[in-house]
Amino acid sequence: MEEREKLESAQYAAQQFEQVGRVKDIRPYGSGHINDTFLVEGEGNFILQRMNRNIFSKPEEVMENILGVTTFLKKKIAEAGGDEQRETLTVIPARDQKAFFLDEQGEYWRMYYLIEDAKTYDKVEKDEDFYESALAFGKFQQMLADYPAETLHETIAGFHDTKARYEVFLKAVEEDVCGRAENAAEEIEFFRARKETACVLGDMLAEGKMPLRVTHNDTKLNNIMVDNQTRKGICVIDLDTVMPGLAAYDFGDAIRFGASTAAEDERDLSKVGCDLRLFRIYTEGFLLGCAGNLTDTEIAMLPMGAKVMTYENGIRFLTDYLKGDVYFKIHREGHNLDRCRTQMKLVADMEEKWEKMQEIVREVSSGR
Ligand code: ADP
Ligand code: GN1
Ligand code: MG
Repeated sequence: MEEREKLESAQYAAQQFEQVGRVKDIRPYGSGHINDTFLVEGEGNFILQRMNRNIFSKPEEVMENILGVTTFLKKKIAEAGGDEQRETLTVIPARDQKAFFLDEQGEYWRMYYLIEDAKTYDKVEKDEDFYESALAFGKFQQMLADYPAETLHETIAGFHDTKARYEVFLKAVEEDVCGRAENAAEEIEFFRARKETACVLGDMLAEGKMPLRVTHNDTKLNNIMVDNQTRKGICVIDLDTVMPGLAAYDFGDAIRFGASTAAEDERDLSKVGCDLRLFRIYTEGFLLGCAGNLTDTEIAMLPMGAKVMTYENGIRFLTDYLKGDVYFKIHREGHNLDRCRTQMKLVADMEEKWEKMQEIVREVSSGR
């Protein structure tokens, strides 16, 4: 759909939420890879999102999860004397009181309050911000420790089942629907040669060595709002994938993105590496946020979480490149291949720094 058309349908959708009042301005917003996000100025400021229907086959279930989780969090935030409208998302009901508006084209739209005086970062600008984001993501997991996990829908099947994702990747190579495999031979070989990385966490989970928790599963730095004044990680957003998962997923995905020395789509690979200083900072914040509730095995597997999540994103970007860019939004030709290459560089760098990463986690967790 053309951008102009999309904006028109967003404008129409925005008017289906009574609380928004008269729409004075509406424009595309943010840099997420999945949903179409708009900033709406009405009687106050709002975030409108067209949910990605390709990815979320049951948007109603996604919204049920989000309503459940945010209602649960609001209660806890209020009990702790916090601001429940700023410290978690608020779903604004549509005119029919549903948690979304379904338009005639079958698109699902949802509305949240804009979290004011705060912003998301695509890159770590200040160490303290990264620390605060770690603290907030750790706390998020702890606040949801007693959430009834069995009530959560699996919004994306096997989201962090890296082994299954590896199989999907192999199939995409075999089918090669766009004839791109030849152009990605080195990349394909890189992930094939590291197949064992795809299996580690899943195997441990199956063997009952680590507990399933309610996790966020998409802990990119730009999924946390940082308060402009206090610089605290004020609100965890992008709750589409809150599901049972491992602590290592949340830790790992945040490292892959935030502790990288370059952007996820950097083309100059000499700039890409895992910054151990940032790795330590995040470990400190995350462990403190988890307030001593992780088991020894969970702590020991945090570096593995970083490597596996990076590997997993690498094969996801590569699979999407091979399939013709059908999942992640791209903004240039070869964008997914560029993203895949940064993940490869990061995995290789983590392999080199492996001992050091483990040592840092040991030091931080033992309070040294
Ligand atoms: P995606 O799934 O596409 O990543 P997100 O839910 O992460 O979508 O939203 C994209 C961006 O929009 C975020 O990175 C953030 O900058 C902004 N955003 C989303 N929700 C809010 C909100 N309630 N208040 C302020 N900004 C928001
Ligand atoms: C997507 O939605 P966003 O942009 O925060 C993706 C993550 C990937 C990430 C890679 C639902 O995150 O899993 O790690 O891109 N989200 C979904 O940047 O697939
Ligand atoms: Mg996001």
